[in-house]
Amino acid sequence: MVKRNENFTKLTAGYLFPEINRRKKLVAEKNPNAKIISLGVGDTTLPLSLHITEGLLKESNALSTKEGYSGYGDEQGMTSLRRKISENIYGGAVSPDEVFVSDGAKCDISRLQVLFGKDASVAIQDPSYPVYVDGSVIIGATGKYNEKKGQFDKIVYMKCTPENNFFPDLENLPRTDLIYFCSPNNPTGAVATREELKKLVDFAKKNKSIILFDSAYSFFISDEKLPKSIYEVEGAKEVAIEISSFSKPAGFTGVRLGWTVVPQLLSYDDGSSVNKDWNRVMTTLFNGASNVAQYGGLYALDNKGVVEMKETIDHYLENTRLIKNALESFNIKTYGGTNAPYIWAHFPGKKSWDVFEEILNKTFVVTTPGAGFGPAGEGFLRFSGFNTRENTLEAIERLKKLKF
Ligand code: PGU
Repeated sequence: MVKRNENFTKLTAGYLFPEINRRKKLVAEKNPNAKIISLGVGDTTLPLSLHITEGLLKESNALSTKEGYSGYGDEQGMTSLRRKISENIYGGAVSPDEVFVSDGAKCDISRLQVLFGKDASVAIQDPSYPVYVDGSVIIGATGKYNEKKGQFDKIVYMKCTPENNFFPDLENLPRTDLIYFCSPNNPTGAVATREELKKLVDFAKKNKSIILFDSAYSFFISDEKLPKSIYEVEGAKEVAIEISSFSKPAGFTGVRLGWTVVPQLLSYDDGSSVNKDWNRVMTTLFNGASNVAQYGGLYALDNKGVVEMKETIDHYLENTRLIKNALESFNIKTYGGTNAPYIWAHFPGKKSWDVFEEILNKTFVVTTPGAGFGPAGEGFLRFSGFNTRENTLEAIERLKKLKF
Protein backbone atom coordinates (compact mmCIF):
# COMPACT_ATOMS: atom_id res chain seq x y z
CA MET A 1 0.00 0.00 0.00
CA VAL A 2 1.10 3.56 -0.64
CA LYS A 3 1.31 6.07 2.18
CA ARG A 4 -1.04 8.99 1.85
CA ASN A 5 0.56 12.44 1.50
CA GLU A 6 -0.14 13.54 5.06
CA ASN A 7 -0.68 17.13 4.00
CA PHE A 8 -4.11 16.09 2.77
CA THR A 9 -5.08 15.18 6.31
CA LYS A 10 -4.47 18.80 7.30
CA LEU A 11 -6.97 20.21 4.83
CA THR A 12 -10.50 21.16 5.82
CA ALA A 13 -12.98 18.55 4.58
CA GLY A 14 -13.65 19.78 1.05
CA TYR A 15 -12.97 22.72 -1.23
CA LEU A 16 -15.53 25.48 -0.64
CA PHE A 17 -17.29 25.59 -3.99
CA PRO A 18 -17.98 21.86 -4.46
CA GLU A 19 -19.47 21.91 -0.92
CA ILE A 20 -21.81 24.72 -1.97
CA ASN A 21 -22.73 22.73 -5.07
CA ARG A 22 -23.45 19.67 -2.94
CA ARG A 23 -25.86 21.64 -0.76
CA LYS A 24 -27.46 23.21 -3.83
CA LYS A 25 -28.05 19.76 -5.35
CA LEU A 26 -29.71 18.52 -2.14
CA VAL A 27 -32.18 21.40 -2.30
CA ALA A 28 -32.74 20.81 -6.03
CA GLU A 29 -33.53 17.13 -5.40
CA LYS A 30 -36.03 18.02 -2.69
CA ASN A 31 -37.62 20.71 -4.87
CA PRO A 32 -37.51 19.41 -8.43
CA ASN A 33 -39.60 22.29 -9.81
CA ALA A 34 -37.61 25.07 -8.19
CA LYS A 35 -35.52 27.33 -10.39
CA ILE A 36 -32.31 27.81 -8.46
CA ILE A 37 -30.44 31.06 -9.12
CA SER A 38 -26.74 31.26 -8.31
CA LEU A 39 -25.26 34.41 -6.87
CA GLY A 40 -22.60 32.09 -5.50
CA VAL A 41 -19.51 30.98 -7.40
CA GLY A 42 -17.85 33.70 -9.43
CA ASP A 43 -18.44 32.03 -12.77
CA THR A 44 -19.19 34.13 -15.83
CA THR A 45 -22.58 33.68 -17.51
CA LEU A 46 -22.65 35.96 -20.57
CA PRO A 47 -21.72 34.28 -23.86
CA LEU A 48 -18.41 35.01 -25.55
CA SER A 49 -18.55 37.84 -28.06
CA LEU A 50 -18.54 36.87 -31.74
CA HIS A 51 -15.33 38.85 -32.13
CA ILE A 52 -13.52 36.60 -29.66
CA THR A 53 -15.04 33.45 -31.13
CA GLU A 54 -13.64 34.63 -34.47
CA GLY A 55 -10.15 34.37 -32.92
CA LEU A 56 -10.86 30.90 -31.56
CA LEU A 57 -12.29 29.82 -34.94
CA LYS A 58 -9.41 31.25 -36.93
CA GLU A 59 -6.86 29.21 -35.01
CA SER A 60 -9.07 26.11 -34.96
CA ASN A 61 -9.53 26.25 -38.74
CA ALA A 62 -5.82 26.82 -39.30
CA LEU A 63 -5.08 23.69 -37.28
CA SER A 64 -6.79 21.69 -40.03
CA THR A 65 -4.37 22.93 -42.67
CA LYS A 66 -0.80 21.79 -43.35
CA GLU A 67 0.53 25.33 -43.22
CA GLY A 68 -1.46 26.43 -40.19
CA TYR A 69 -1.00 23.38 -38.00
CA SER A 70 1.04 23.90 -34.86
CA GLY A 71 1.92 21.50 -32.06
CA TYR A 72 3.66 22.41 -28.84
CA GLY A 73 4.28 26.13 -28.63
CA ASP A 74 6.53 28.19 -26.40
CA GLU A 75 5.73 27.16 -22.82
CA GLN A 76 5.86 30.82 -21.80
CA GLY A 77 3.14 31.74 -24.32
CA MET A 78 2.93 33.18 -27.83
CA THR A 79 5.31 36.13 -28.26
CA SER A 80 2.51 38.22 -29.80
CA LEU A 81 0.28 37.65 -26.75
CA ARG A 82 3.07 38.33 -24.24
CA ARG A 83 3.73 41.57 -26.10
CA LYS A 84 0.08 42.52 -26.14
CA ILE A 85 -0.32 41.89 -22.40
CA SER A 86 2.84 43.94 -21.74
CA GLU A 87 1.57 46.85 -23.88
CA ASN A 88 -2.22 46.84 -23.54
CA ILE A 89 -2.49 45.88 -19.88
CA TYR A 90 0.69 47.26 -18.34
CA GLY A 91 1.37 50.13 -20.76
CA GLY A 92 4.90 48.77 -21.17
CA ALA A 93 5.63 48.89 -17.42
CA VAL A 94 6.57 45.20 -17.60
CA SER A 95 8.41 43.65 -20.54
CA PRO A 96 7.14 40.68 -22.59
CA ASP A 97 9.86 38.41 -21.17
CA GLU A 98 8.43 39.04 -17.71
CA VAL A 99 4.96 37.86 -18.80
CA PHE A 100 4.20 34.12 -18.70
CA VAL A 101 0.93 33.02 -20.30
CA SER A 102 -0.90 30.15 -18.63
CA ASP A 103 -4.10 28.14 -18.35
CA GLY A 104 -5.44 30.42 -15.63
CA ALA A 105 -4.70 32.21 -12.37
CA LYS A 106 -5.67 29.31 -10.09
CA CYS A 107 -3.25 27.00 -11.89
CA ASP A 108 -0.48 29.59 -11.60
CA ILE A 109 -1.12 30.00 -7.88
CA SER A 110 -0.55 26.27 -7.41
CA ARG A 111 2.63 26.32 -9.51
CA LEU A 112 3.90 29.31 -7.52
CA GLN A 113 3.54 27.18 -4.44
CA VAL A 114 5.81 24.59 -6.07
CA LEU A 115 8.28 27.39 -6.86
CA PHE A 116 8.65 28.45 -3.22
CA GLY A 117 8.23 25.05 -1.65
CA LYS A 118 7.26 23.79 1.76
CA ASP A 119 9.64 25.88 3.83
CA ALA A 120 8.12 29.22 2.87
CA SER A 121 6.08 31.00 5.49
CA VAL A 122 3.04 32.80 4.09
CA ALA A 123 0.72 35.63 5.06
CA ILE A 124 -2.79 35.69 3.65
CA GLN A 125 -5.63 38.15 3.93
CA ASP A 126 -8.42 36.93 6.18
CA PRO A 127 -10.88 36.48 4.49
CA SER A 128 -9.41 35.46 1.14
CA TYR A 129 -9.69 33.17 -1.91
CA PRO A 130 -9.35 29.69 -0.32
CA VAL A 131 -6.72 28.48 -2.80
CA TYR A 132 -3.93 30.46 -1.07
CA VAL A 133 -4.38 28.52 2.18
CA ASP A 134 -5.42 25.16 0.74
CA GLY A 135 -2.61 25.23 -1.82
CA SER A 136 -0.07 26.07 0.89
CA VAL A 137 -1.38 23.19 3.00
CA ILE A 138 -1.16 20.71 0.10
CA ILE A 139 2.47 21.67 -0.56
CA GLY A 140 3.18 21.33 3.18
CA ALA A 141 4.02 25.00 3.77
CA THR A 142 2.31 25.03 7.13
CA GLY A 143 4.75 24.44 9.95
CA LYS A 144 3.24 22.90 13.09
CA TYR A 145 -0.42 23.13 14.02
CA ASN A 146 -0.94 25.54 16.88
CA GLU A 147 -3.81 24.07 18.97
CA LYS A 148 -4.30 27.26 20.94
CA LYS A 149 -4.71 29.47 17.90
CA GLY A 150 -6.38 26.79 15.79
CA GLN A 151 -3.97 27.75 13.03
CA PHE A 152 -0.71 26.63 11.44
CA ASP A 153 2.54 28.27 12.60
CA LYS A 154 3.72 29.26 9.17
CA ILE A 155 0.42 30.64 7.87
CA VAL A 156 -0.22 34.14 9.17
CA TYR A 157 -3.73 35.54 8.85
CA MET A 158 -3.93 39.25 8.05
CA LYS A 159 -7.33 40.34 9.31
CA CYS A 160 -9.15 42.50 6.74
CA THR A 161 -12.45 43.69 8.15
CA PRO A 162 -14.62 46.84 8.04
CA GLU A 163 -12.77 48.01 11.19
CA ASN A 164 -9.46 48.38 9.32
CA ASN A 165 -11.09 49.27 6.00
CA PHE A 166 -10.06 45.83 4.71
CA PHE A 167 -6.36 46.70 4.78
CA PRO A 168 -4.12 44.71 7.18
CA ASP A 169 -2.42 46.20 10.18
CA LEU A 170 1.12 45.86 8.80
CA GLU A 171 2.78 47.37 11.86
CA ASN A 172 1.82 44.39 14.00
CA LEU A 173 2.40 41.75 11.37
CA PRO A 174 5.25 39.26 11.72
CA ARG A 175 7.61 38.77 8.80
CA THR A 176 6.76 36.00 6.32
CA ASP A 177 8.51 34.91 3.13
CA LEU A 178 5.40 35.33 1.01
CA ILE A 179 2.44 37.69 1.21
CA TYR A 180 -0.67 36.86 -0.80
CA PHE A 181 -2.64 39.97 -1.61
CA CYS A 182 -5.74 40.18 -3.79
CA SER A 183 -7.15 43.48 -5.07
CA PRO A 184 -9.96 43.95 -6.03
CA ASN A 185 -10.49 41.47 -3.29
CA ASN A 186 -12.30 38.19 -3.41
CA PRO A 187 -14.50 38.00 -1.33
CA THR A 188 -14.78 41.49 0.22
CA GLY A 189 -14.78 43.52 -3.01
CA ALA A 190 -12.34 45.97 -1.36
CA VAL A 191 -9.78 47.67 -3.59
CA ALA A 192 -6.47 48.82 -2.12
CA THR A 193 -5.53 52.44 -2.79
CA ARG A 194 -2.18 53.46 -4.25
CA GLU A 195 -1.03 54.60 -0.79
CA GLU A 196 -1.98 51.25 0.71
CA LEU A 197 -0.15 49.30 -1.97
CA LYS A 198 2.88 51.54 -1.45
CA LYS A 199 2.79 50.62 2.26
CA LEU A 200 2.59 46.95 1.32
CA VAL A 201 5.52 47.22 -1.09
CA ASP A 202 7.61 49.09 1.50
CA PHE A 203 6.71 46.47 4.11
CA ALA A 204 7.82 43.66 1.77
CA LYS A 205 11.04 45.51 0.95
CA LYS A 206 11.84 46.05 4.61
CA ASN A 207 11.21 42.39 5.42
CA LYS A 208 12.70 40.99 2.21
CA SER A 209 9.42 39.23 1.46
CA ILE A 210 7.78 38.54 -1.89
CA ILE A 211 4.22 39.69 -2.60
CA LEU A 212 2.01 37.41 -4.69
CA PHE A 213 -0.47 39.92 -6.03
CA ASP A 214 -3.68 38.46 -7.48
CA SER A 215 -5.28 40.95 -9.87
CA ALA A 216 -7.85 38.59 -11.42
CA TYR A 217 -10.54 41.28 -11.02
CA SER A 218 -8.52 44.36 -12.08
CA PHE A 219 -10.77 45.01 -15.09
CA PHE A 220 -13.62 45.77 -12.69
CA ILE A 221 -11.88 48.91 -11.43
CA SER A 222 -13.50 51.94 -13.01
CA ASP A 223 -12.30 54.52 -10.47
CA GLU A 224 -9.28 56.10 -12.18
CA LYS A 225 -7.56 56.81 -8.87
CA LEU A 226 -7.37 53.14 -7.88
CA PRO A 227 -4.38 51.05 -9.02
CA LYS A 228 -5.14 48.12 -11.35
CA SER A 229 -1.73 46.56 -10.97
CA ILE A 230 0.86 46.47 -8.20
CA TYR A 231 3.42 47.68 -10.74
CA GLU A 232 1.76 51.09 -10.62
CA VAL A 233 3.59 51.44 -7.32
CA GLU A 234 7.23 52.44 -7.39
CA GLY A 235 9.61 49.68 -6.36
CA ALA A 236 7.06 46.87 -6.80
CA LYS A 237 9.13 45.14 -9.46
CA GLU A 238 11.73 44.32 -6.83
CA VAL A 239 9.26 42.58 -4.52
CA ALA A 240 6.12 41.46 -6.36
CA ILE A 241 4.78 38.79 -8.68
CA GLU A 242 1.39 39.50 -10.26
CA ILE A 243 -1.10 36.80 -11.24
CA SER A 244 -4.03 37.60 -13.51
CA SER A 245 -6.63 36.11 -15.78
CA PHE A 246 -8.86 36.39 -18.85
CA SER A 247 -11.54 34.42 -16.96
CA LYS A 248 -13.64 37.24 -15.58
CA PRO A 249 -13.23 40.08 -18.12
CA ALA A 250 -13.43 37.93 -21.27
CA GLY A 251 -15.63 35.09 -19.99
CA PHE A 252 -12.76 32.58 -20.28
CA THR A 253 -13.59 30.55 -17.15
CA GLY A 254 -14.11 27.58 -19.48
CA VAL A 255 -11.71 28.54 -22.29
CA ARG A 256 -8.88 28.90 -19.69
CA LEU A 257 -6.26 31.61 -20.11
CA GLY A 258 -4.29 33.67 -17.61
CA TRP A 259 -0.82 35.04 -17.02
CA THR A 260 1.76 35.74 -14.36
CA VAL A 261 4.32 38.54 -14.33
CA VAL A 262 7.67 37.72 -12.75
CA PRO A 263 9.91 40.79 -12.97
CA GLN A 264 13.58 40.43 -13.91
CA LEU A 265 14.46 42.54 -10.87
CA LEU A 266 13.02 40.02 -8.43
CA SER A 267 15.64 37.90 -6.72
CA TYR A 268 16.08 35.43 -3.86
CA ASP A 269 18.26 36.08 -0.83
CA ASP A 270 21.27 34.59 -2.68
CA GLY A 271 20.77 37.08 -5.51
CA SER A 272 19.58 34.51 -8.06
CA SER A 273 16.71 35.27 -10.40
CA VAL A 274 13.13 34.27 -9.59
CA ASN A 275 12.20 34.84 -13.23
CA LYS A 276 14.68 32.13 -14.30
CA ASP A 277 13.23 29.60 -11.85
CA TRP A 278 9.68 30.44 -12.91
CA ASN A 279 10.74 29.87 -16.50
CA ARG A 280 12.08 26.47 -15.37
CA VAL A 281 8.81 25.62 -13.60
CA MET A 282 6.72 26.63 -16.60
CA THR A 283 8.89 24.75 -19.11
CA THR A 284 9.10 21.66 -16.92
CA LEU A 285 5.70 21.36 -15.24
CA PHE A 286 3.57 23.10 -17.86
CA ASN A 287 3.47 22.75 -21.63
CA GLY A 288 2.01 26.07 -22.68
CA ALA A 289 -1.56 27.37 -22.75
CA SER A 290 -3.82 26.07 -25.52
CA ASN A 291 -2.89 27.73 -28.82
CA VAL A 292 -6.59 28.21 -29.59
CA ALA A 293 -7.21 29.96 -26.27
CA GLN A 294 -4.22 32.22 -26.85
CA TYR A 295 -5.69 33.41 -30.13
CA GLY A 296 -8.88 34.20 -28.24
CA GLY A 297 -6.74 36.22 -25.83
CA LEU A 298 -5.18 38.19 -28.70
CA TYR A 299 -8.64 39.11 -29.96
CA ALA A 300 -9.84 39.97 -26.45
CA LEU A 301 -7.00 42.47 -26.13
CA ASP A 302 -7.36 44.24 -29.48
CA ASN A 303 -9.34 47.48 -29.76
CA LYS A 304 -12.69 45.85 -30.42
CA GLY A 305 -12.12 43.19 -27.77
CA VAL A 306 -11.30 45.73 -25.09
CA VAL A 307 -14.51 47.68 -25.81
CA GLU A 308 -16.52 44.45 -25.58
CA MET A 309 -14.85 43.38 -22.34
CA LYS A 310 -15.78 46.74 -20.88
CA GLU A 311 -19.43 46.21 -21.90
CA THR A 312 -19.45 42.77 -20.27
CA ILE A 313 -17.93 44.13 -17.08
CA ASP A 314 -20.40 47.04 -17.00
CA HIS A 315 -23.20 44.51 -17.22
CA TYR A 316 -21.92 42.55 -14.21
CA LEU A 317 -21.23 45.75 -12.27
CA GLU A 318 -24.80 46.94 -12.86
CA ASN A 319 -25.95 43.61 -11.37
CA THR A 320 -23.79 44.16 -8.29
CA ARG A 321 -25.15 47.71 -7.99
CA LEU A 322 -28.72 46.38 -8.06
CA ILE A 323 -27.99 43.64 -5.49
CA LYS A 324 -26.11 46.03 -3.23
CA ASN A 325 -28.93 48.60 -3.31
CA ALA A 326 -31.51 45.91 -2.60
CA LEU A 327 -29.55 44.53 0.38
CA GLU A 328 -29.03 48.02 1.77
CA SER A 329 -32.77 48.65 1.44
CA PHE A 330 -33.32 45.59 3.68
CA ASN A 331 -30.99 47.30 6.21
CA ILE A 332 -28.14 44.91 5.56
CA LYS A 333 -24.75 46.58 5.71
CA THR A 334 -22.72 45.86 2.58
CA TYR A 335 -19.17 46.44 1.39
CA GLY A 336 -17.48 46.19 -2.01
CA GLY A 337 -19.45 45.73 -5.22
CA THR A 338 -18.42 49.06 -6.75
CA ASN A 339 -15.07 48.27 -8.37
CA ALA A 340 -15.48 44.52 -7.93
CA PRO A 341 -18.05 41.88 -8.90
CA TYR A 342 -18.61 40.84 -5.28
CA ILE A 343 -20.69 42.31 -2.47
CA TRP A 344 -19.73 41.47 1.09
CA ALA A 345 -22.87 41.57 3.23
CA HIS A 346 -22.86 41.56 7.01
CA PHE A 347 -25.28 39.53 9.15
CA PRO A 348 -24.07 40.37 12.66
CA GLY A 349 -24.51 37.67 15.28
CA LYS A 350 -25.37 35.00 12.71
CA LYS A 351 -23.32 32.11 11.33
CA SER A 352 -22.72 32.51 7.61
CA TRP A 353 -23.53 28.87 6.76
CA ASP A 354 -26.89 29.30 8.61
CA VAL A 355 -27.79 32.42 6.61
CA PHE A 356 -26.63 30.64 3.44
CA GLU A 357 -28.96 27.69 4.20
CA GLU A 358 -31.88 29.93 5.11
CA ILE A 359 -31.65 31.92 1.87
CA LEU A 360 -31.14 28.78 -0.22
CA ASN A 361 -34.05 26.88 1.33
CA LYS A 362 -36.52 29.74 1.37
CA THR A 363 -35.68 31.51 -1.91
CA PHE A 364 -33.63 29.02 -3.96
CA VAL A 365 -30.90 31.63 -4.28
CA VAL A 366 -27.31 30.41 -3.84
CA THR A 367 -24.77 32.70 -2.16
CA THR A 368 -21.31 32.01 -0.70
CA PRO A 369 -20.86 31.81 3.09
CA GLY A 370 -18.16 34.18 4.31
CA ALA A 371 -16.74 31.66 6.79
CA GLY A 372 -15.54 29.62 3.79
CA PHE A 373 -12.99 32.37 3.09
CA GLY A 374 -11.44 32.40 6.58
CA PRO A 375 -12.32 33.01 10.24
CA ALA A 376 -12.86 36.77 9.73
CA GLY A 377 -15.54 35.94 7.14
CA GLU A 378 -17.89 34.55 9.80
CA GLY A 379 -21.17 36.46 9.85
CA PHE A 380 -20.79 37.57 6.23
CA LEU A 381 -22.15 36.36 2.89
CA ARG A 382 -20.67 36.99 -0.53
CA PHE A 383 -23.09 37.88 -3.35
CA SER A 384 -21.79 37.68 -6.91
CA GLY A 385 -22.85 39.89 -9.83
CA PHE A 386 -21.97 37.25 -12.46
CA ASN A 387 -25.42 36.57 -13.81
CA THR A 388 -27.95 37.64 -16.40
CA ARG A 389 -29.96 40.76 -15.57
CA GLU A 390 -33.14 38.70 -15.57
CA ASN A 391 -31.84 36.24 -12.97
CA THR A 392 -30.37 39.02 -10.86
CA LEU A 393 -33.68 40.87 -10.76
CA GLU A 394 -35.58 37.69 -9.98
CA ALA A 395 -33.16 36.83 -7.15
CA ILE A 396 -33.68 40.32 -5.70
CA GLU A 397 -37.49 39.90 -5.84
CA ARG A 398 -37.18 36.60 -3.97
CA LEU A 399 -34.83 38.06 -1.35
CA LYS A 400 -37.35 40.84 -0.71
CA LYS A 401 -39.74 38.25 0.68
CA LEU A 402 -37.25 37.24 3.37
CA LYS A 403 -37.37 38.91 6.75
CA PHE A 404 -33.69 39.40 7.54
N1 PGU B 1 -8.00 34.42 -8.35
C1 PGU B 1 -9.09 34.82 -7.67
C2 PGU B 1 -8.94 35.87 -6.63
C3 PGU B 1 -10.34 34.25 -7.93
O1 PGU B 1 -11.39 34.65 -7.23
C4 PGU B 1 -10.46 33.25 -8.91
C5 PGU B 1 -11.78 32.57 -9.20
C6 PGU B 1 -9.31 32.86 -9.61
C7 PGU B 1 -8.10 33.46 -9.29
C8 PGU B 1 -9.35 31.82 -10.64
O2 PGU B 1 -9.00 32.33 -11.90
P1 PGU B 1 -8.83 31.40 -13.17
O3 PGU B 1 -7.98 32.22 -14.11
O4 PGU B 1 -10.17 31.11 -13.73
O5 PGU B 1 -8.12 30.16 -12.74
N2 PGU B 1 -12.66 32.52 -8.11
C9 PGU B 1 -14.04 32.13 -8.29
C10 PGU B 1 -14.17 30.71 -8.79
C11 PGU B 1 -13.91 29.65 -7.79
C12 PGU B 1 -12.64 28.89 -7.96
O6 PGU B 1 -12.50 27.85 -7.34
O7 PGU B 1 -11.73 29.33 -8.68
C13 PGU B 1 -14.80 32.37 -7.00
O8 PGU B 1 -16.03 32.26 -7.02
O9 PGU B 1 -14.21 32.72 -5.98
